[in-house]
Amino acid sequence: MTVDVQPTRGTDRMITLTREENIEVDTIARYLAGRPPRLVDATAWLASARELSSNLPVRLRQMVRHFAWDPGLDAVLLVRNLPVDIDELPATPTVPGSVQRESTVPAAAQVLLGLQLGELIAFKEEKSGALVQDVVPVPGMEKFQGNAGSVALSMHVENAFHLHRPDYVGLHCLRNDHDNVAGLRVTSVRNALPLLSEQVRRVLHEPRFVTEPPASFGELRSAPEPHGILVGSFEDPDVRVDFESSFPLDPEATQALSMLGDALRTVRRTFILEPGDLAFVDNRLALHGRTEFTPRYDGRDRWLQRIFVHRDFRRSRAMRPADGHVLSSAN
Ligand SMILES: O=C(O)CCC(=O)C(=O)O
Ligand SMILES: [Fe+2]
Repeated sequence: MTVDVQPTRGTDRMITLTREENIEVDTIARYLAGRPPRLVDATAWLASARELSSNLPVRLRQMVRHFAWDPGLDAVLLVRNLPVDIDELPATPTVPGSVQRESTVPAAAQVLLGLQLGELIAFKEEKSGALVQDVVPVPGMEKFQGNAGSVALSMHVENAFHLHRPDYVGLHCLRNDHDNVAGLRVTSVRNALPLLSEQVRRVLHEPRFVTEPPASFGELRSAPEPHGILVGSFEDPDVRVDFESSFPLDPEATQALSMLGDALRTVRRTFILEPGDLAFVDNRLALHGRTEFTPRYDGRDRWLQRIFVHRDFRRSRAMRPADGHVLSSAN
């Protein structure tokens, strides 16, 4: 087992709601949850959510706007003390592919925040294209390298293989694990970059790597396109890697990728999320993963809700039939 540094509670983009702000968000989320047709994937419900999101507390909107402009060195926004009423919470789901179709208060709160960052998206091939997805441990899938597992989940950019991968991944904690040890790990390329030589960085910018899609996205029609692991600006690049599914194409690229892995591990942070904590990971600059934990499958297991956000909705239009929110590669 990897020994981790002490869990951290801080990031350079963080806000803890006051009691008053918590009540304000609760009031808006409750009102939104009751709007017809009470389904988070419905166009009419999302339209209400978009409108209501501008009524969120000013200090919260300012922080979200600040993070959107500059995600900081850590590239994660932590919003704490969102309204999650433990007494209202049903049992943690235990089935694979579980999603939140109904407009619960925690789903509403999360959607309200996501809509301040951009537009919600999902992939048709993943979690049946639902916009709010459950991240829960599933019996029999303990060793699975995905969010249904409970072994350590390796560090990844979400949907790294995909041209229109999310710009942000929002992970909202409704319940942590019984032992309170499951940690969301985040590591940013901005923090890792100073640990790498110019030569290694140059190699990482070159198209000497491929990233394979998960089996759920169907058979590839052709070999994946080689790409750089570091993308764009040499002084402040984006990162595109999944340590389970990205592969180097030559020995020098292999060495460079391994050095990046070491650097990212050195600067990695672990957040033990509490109910009411919502982390938005900037998926352009940061990787995320999870420490291991022991599920009990008694209805009180760890439960996160996940959303994906695009800042520029228009960019993926060709993959979104009828201007909907679900990307489909068949289109
Ligand atoms: O369980 C976690 O904390 C993260 C899981 C994950 O990588 C995801 O849901 O995208
Ligand atoms: Fe993930």
